[in-house]
Amino acid sequence: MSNQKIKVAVAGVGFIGPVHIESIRRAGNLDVVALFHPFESEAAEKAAAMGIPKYYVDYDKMIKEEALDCVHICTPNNLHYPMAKTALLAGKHVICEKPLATTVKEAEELLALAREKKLVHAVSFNLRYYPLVRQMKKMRENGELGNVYSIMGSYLQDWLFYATDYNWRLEPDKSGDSKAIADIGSHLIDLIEYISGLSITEVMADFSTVHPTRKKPLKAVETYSGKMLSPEDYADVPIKTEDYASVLLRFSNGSKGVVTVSQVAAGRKNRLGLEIHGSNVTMSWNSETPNDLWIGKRNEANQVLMRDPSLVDKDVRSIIAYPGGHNEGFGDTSKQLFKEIYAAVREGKQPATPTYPTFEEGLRELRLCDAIVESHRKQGWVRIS
Ligand code: SOE
Repeated sequence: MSNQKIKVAVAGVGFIGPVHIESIRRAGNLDVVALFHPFESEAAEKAAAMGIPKYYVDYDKMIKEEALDCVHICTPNNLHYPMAKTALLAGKHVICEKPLATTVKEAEELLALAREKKLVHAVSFNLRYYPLVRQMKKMRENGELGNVYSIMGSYLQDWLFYATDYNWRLEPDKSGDSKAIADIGSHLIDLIEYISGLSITEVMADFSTVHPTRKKPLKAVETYSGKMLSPEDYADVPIKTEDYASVLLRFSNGSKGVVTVSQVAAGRKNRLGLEIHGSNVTMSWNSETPNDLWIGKRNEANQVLMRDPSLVDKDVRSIIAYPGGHNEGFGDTSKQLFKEIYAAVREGKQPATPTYPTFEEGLRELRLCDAIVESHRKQGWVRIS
């Protein structure tokens, strides 16, 4: 493909769709030509607000009518599989939000189809694109970390803190069998394997549903809406999925780890924290202060590495746009991810060794998520197949 603008559509414009649209526009020579949203008046409103020339309330029609190169899938989880499949069958490259699907079988089918069609396939594990996350990976690869002794991670949020907080993620028919693990645990577990280079071999999980009954608004409410509703606006509904989960991990090198995820941790807005203890140093980082990396030492003063192109590993520089002191954050992660994916889209095919997360990693996360859910159900260790 020459230097002409790549034509993109975004399906789903709730919380994360607009993040994609903004990041696509910041990533380069790309044109968002259409969006899909199931409700006419909101679709029109959102298209006008974001300056997108066309909107569709029928996804299949959009795929048929528009001369698209690539589709971003940002809808509720249960729609990822049918929408990705339709796009691949129509010869479009696909960037899908996590989780890739709601079952392992669906994810396997999508991976096989994308390979058969020789199309670019990616899953939006955007948190890999915080520069200091990549720096941690580099420090493990170049030996600065040493052997991994143990890993401790958490992903905490509070947007589902009250029993009156509600979202489609609480409904298994839209979200799948898991809520907190599928929604945010997937990012954390992906980062752990990505940074450490280790595979999780066994898991042991314990979940709790802090609000076994929630008040479901009679009208749709978007992720992070923070809207205060009154009693006549809800119906009581039973909740089957987890608000909180802790999981013990065993890794391929014999080391151990533990992760906790919660969406009911007051004051934690969106905090992924990760600490990796190595035989040389400890590395500790969290997404609420993403431009600092704490490096812990036994016999010297601890250090804080600031995200600055001159201070990080040379391979990390490509995902830093501004010098230290000019903070970069959440939106920048997707921009950097899309730059790498669209370099492949411009070539028209998936590279032999993609630098970005693909449907393969999407499938891996579903396998891990399944094992975690099974472990909680049987209250015992589960080996990853
Ligand atoms: C909601 O918990 C959510 O939007 C997740 O779905 C995203 O993956 C995470 O990046 C932010 O929070």
